[in-house]
Amino acid sequence: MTARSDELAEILAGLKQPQKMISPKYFYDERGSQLFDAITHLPEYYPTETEFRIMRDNVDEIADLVGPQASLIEYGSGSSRKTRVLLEHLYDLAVYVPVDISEDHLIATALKVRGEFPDLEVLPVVADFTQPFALPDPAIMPRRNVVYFPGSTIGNFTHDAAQHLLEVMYQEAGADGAMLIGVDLQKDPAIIERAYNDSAGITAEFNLNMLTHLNREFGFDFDVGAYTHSAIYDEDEGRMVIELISQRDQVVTIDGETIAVADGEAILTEYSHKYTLEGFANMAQRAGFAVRKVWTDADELFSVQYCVRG
Ligand code: AVJ
Repeated sequence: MTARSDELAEILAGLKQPQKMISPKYFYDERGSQLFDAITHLPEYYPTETEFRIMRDNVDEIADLVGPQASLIEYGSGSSRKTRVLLEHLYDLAVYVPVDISEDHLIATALKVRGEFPDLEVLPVVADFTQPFALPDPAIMPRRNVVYFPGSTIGNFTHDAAQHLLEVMYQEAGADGAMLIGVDLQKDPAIIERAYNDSAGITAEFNLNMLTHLNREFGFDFDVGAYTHSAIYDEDEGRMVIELISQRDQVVTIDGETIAVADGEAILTEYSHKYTLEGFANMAQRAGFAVRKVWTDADELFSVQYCVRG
């Protein structure tokens, strides 16, 4: 786990880049997690509902591909509706392994899942899943490891980082392993931009809350009211670029250090990459995976992909 001082150093390093940036992981304090949950219910935010429907409509086929007595290893402490669909339908699941950096989230997930599935072994792992980690020893020997990475969280990673993460997943899955992943797709930019510029302003609040979080947790003095939300689709790069734009020349100070932020200057808080089916298949292949099956909704907004060793 990253120590607080390492995190502060990382944030400071990002703010000292010519393109100022703060990692999207700092969205998720308690308020940020609530706001993200509200985002997933917005009419404009198509990914969550679309992915859920794809899972619900195809779970029998997913269960057939996964086979009996698998180990389901979820990247990011899940317990979402999507996860529940899998836990209900996979045959004779050997063990459910949620993996997350946040011990609090994991404890909540484990409690919830154990309550709903009393016969299922739940073995949470506190780890940074972008690096290799040791899998727990379940009571039942799994026949296959299935790494589950829902929500198009892969979209937060640059192509190099996403490539590396898929390689780590390939190693974690091991012999006969597989990956089930939710991947948001390239489409009409207007649809994508609307999803990150909702009329209720929840995404703006979510973005700005990152500064409130840093002020409280690390002692920054960001003037939250002096920044605005910006979310623009870069069609050439195939990604949403989500930023906080400074509304005047200002400074932010921390531990006696001063960082100048110019009027109109952007702090990058998140990329959300969108893939073509070909683009994702190529990246998966470079990591050793072959895409076995792709499910999409009728409008091809979103995809769920089952990948095996290539
Ligand atoms: C959680 C990374 C999948 O990229 O759509 C939603 C986060 N940010 N609205 C996304 C997010 C703003 C989300 N992911």
